[in-house]
Amino acid sequence: MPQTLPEPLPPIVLAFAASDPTGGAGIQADIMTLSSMGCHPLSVITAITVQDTSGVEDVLPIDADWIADQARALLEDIPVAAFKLGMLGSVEAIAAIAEIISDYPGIPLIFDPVLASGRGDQFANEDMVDAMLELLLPQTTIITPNSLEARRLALEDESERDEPDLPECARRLIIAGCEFVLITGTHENTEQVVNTLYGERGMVRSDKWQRLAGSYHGSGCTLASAIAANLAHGLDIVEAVKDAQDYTWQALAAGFRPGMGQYLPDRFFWAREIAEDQGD
Ligand code: PXL
Repeated sequence: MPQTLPEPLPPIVLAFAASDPTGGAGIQADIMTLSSMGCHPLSVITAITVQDTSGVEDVLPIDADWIADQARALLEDIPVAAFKLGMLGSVEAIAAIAEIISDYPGIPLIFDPVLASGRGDQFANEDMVDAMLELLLPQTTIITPNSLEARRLALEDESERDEPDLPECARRLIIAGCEFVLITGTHENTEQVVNTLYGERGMVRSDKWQRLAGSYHGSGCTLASAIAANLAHGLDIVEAVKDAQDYTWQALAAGFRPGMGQYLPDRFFWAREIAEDQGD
């Protein structure tokens, strides 16, 4: 028999996220982004949604024991280079996931705190927000809230009169235990989209991006997964964040509108460019 050499493994990323049947956001977005960026995605489904490109109709959280069993089976078999968290579905799921990842303290954790869809569908109640802050933030390498999520996570109590500004939100999230905070600015009333990375000593870098005209579904999942892919490839956090934004902007710029609602990113824009160059 001819001898075959063992194949080197691609970096493997374990994503915990909910199914979005449109393929715009959720675990489908994670799988496409991680694959497009040369990683192998492992996927643990945390919830099932009913939605189209115009909105979410229903969410079915998966039982926390089922989430834990999916993850434990994978982790006992396959070496993982990064964890990525998206929509988690319930307090029980957050607690189960927090316990599992606490067994792997050396593996980077990229946490996209999905509190609502870009269109405003609510995905997390106050108990879930509290569980995220208490159980997940202390284990997080980088959290990637949009500005609305950052304000909601950082609000100390409902009675706080003035909303904290974004640098203050980042400071509070770092005090809660994560290493880096990337706040995205799509929802802010600015001409360009400003995304800012904060660390323990304040702002690390800020990037401005041309605001695209359409309304997009799944940009946050794409960005967080792209950061996870880059960290799994061994990039440092600053390079990972910079390159992931560039990748996400290109995926959005190449986006398409398959239905009557939002545009979806094309996470394989480069494959389409190659096919066009070859005259396919
Ligand atoms: O974009 C955040 C998000 C994450 N996960 C799922 C979603 C959405 C937004 O709609 O449906 C499953």
